[in-house]
Amino acid sequence: MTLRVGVIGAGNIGQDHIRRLSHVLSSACVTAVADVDLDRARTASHAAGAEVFQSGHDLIAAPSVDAVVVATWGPSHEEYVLAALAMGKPVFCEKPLAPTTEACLRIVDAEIARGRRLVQVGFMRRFDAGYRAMKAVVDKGTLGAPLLVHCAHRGPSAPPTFTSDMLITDSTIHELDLMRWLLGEETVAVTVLRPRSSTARTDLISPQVVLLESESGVLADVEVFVNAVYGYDIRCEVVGELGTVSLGDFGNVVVAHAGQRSTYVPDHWIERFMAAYDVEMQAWVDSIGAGRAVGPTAWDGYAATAVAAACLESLQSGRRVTVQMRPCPDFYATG
Ligand code: ISE
Repeated sequence: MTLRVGVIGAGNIGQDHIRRLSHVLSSACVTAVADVDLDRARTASHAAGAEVFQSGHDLIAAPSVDAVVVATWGPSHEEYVLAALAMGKPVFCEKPLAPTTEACLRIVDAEIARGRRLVQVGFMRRFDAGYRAMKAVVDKGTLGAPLLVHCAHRGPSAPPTFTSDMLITDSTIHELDLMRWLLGEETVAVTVLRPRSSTARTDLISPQVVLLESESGVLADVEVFVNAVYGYDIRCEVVGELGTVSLGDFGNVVVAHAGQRSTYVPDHWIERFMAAYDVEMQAWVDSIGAGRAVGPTAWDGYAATAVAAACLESLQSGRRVTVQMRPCPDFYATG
C-alpha cells in the first residue's frame, strides 16, 4: 500500500523531503503540499503532481492525506502537530519539535491522550551510518564506560537571519539529542562558553562551546561554529575507559598526492546527511505501514528542547545551569 503524504512547508528541507518521498523511497507518494507562499507550494508540488494548499490545517484535514510531514519554521510546529494528532494522523515533525518546553509538553500530553505513538521527530543523525556504528561500539562495552565526548558542529556560513540563540536551538540541538541517545542517559546540567568570536559577523556569538554533563558524569564538549567558512564539518569522538571511537565521514577517502594529504569536505548539511534523511524517512513510512512507531519520539523532542532552554539561560548568564525536566512517562519508557 502506498502512503499518501502531505508536506507542510516548501522551503529547503520541505522540498528535499518532497523529492525523497516522490522519487527515492518506496511505498510513499506526496499527494499534497502547503505553504503560506502559494507560489512556492505550486513550484514544489509540480514534480510530485500534488494538490496545493495555502493552509496547513486544510492539508491535514484533506481525505487524500494519510500522514503529514511538518517542515515549516519551529514556532509553527506545535499547531500542525496538534492538528494532525487531533485527526489521528501520523506526523513526522522536523526538529526542533517546538521552541519551548511548554509547547513540547502540550504535544506529549496530546499524544498520550490519543493512546498511541503518532509523532516522529526529525533528529536524522540517529539514522546516519557513522553515528549508528559509534553507538554500536559504545553499547557493546568494548571501550569500557564512556567518560568524555568531543564534538564539533561547523558550517560554512549562516543566513543573515541566524541569531546567537539559534546556534543552540537550530544547530547544537542535534548534539543535545545525540548525547541522550549515544549515552542512554539524560543531560542534567549545561554551561555555554563564549570564546573569541569570528569577525565574519559582529552581531553573532560564533563559535560557542557547549558543555553537557550527563547523569553519570560523562562530560561532552560541543564546539558549534556556524560561519567556519571552509565547509560543513561534523565531528564526534567518545572517549571511554579503554579506548575511543570517532565518527568517520561518509565514505570519505584521504588522498596523498604531490606532497599534500587531502580529503573532501561538503559545503552543506543536506549533502552530508543525505543518506541519513533517506533512511530516517523510509523508517517513518515503513513504521506507519507496520503500525509500530520507531525513531525519536515527542518525548525526545521535549528533552532536547529542555536542554536547549538551559543552554540559552547559560549563554546569557555565563553560568552552569541545571536542566529542568518532567520525569519520563511510562508511555515513552519503552519507545
Ligand atoms: C540545519 O537546520 C540542520 O538541520 C543541520 O543539520 C544543522 O547541522 C545545521 O546547523 C542547521 O542549521
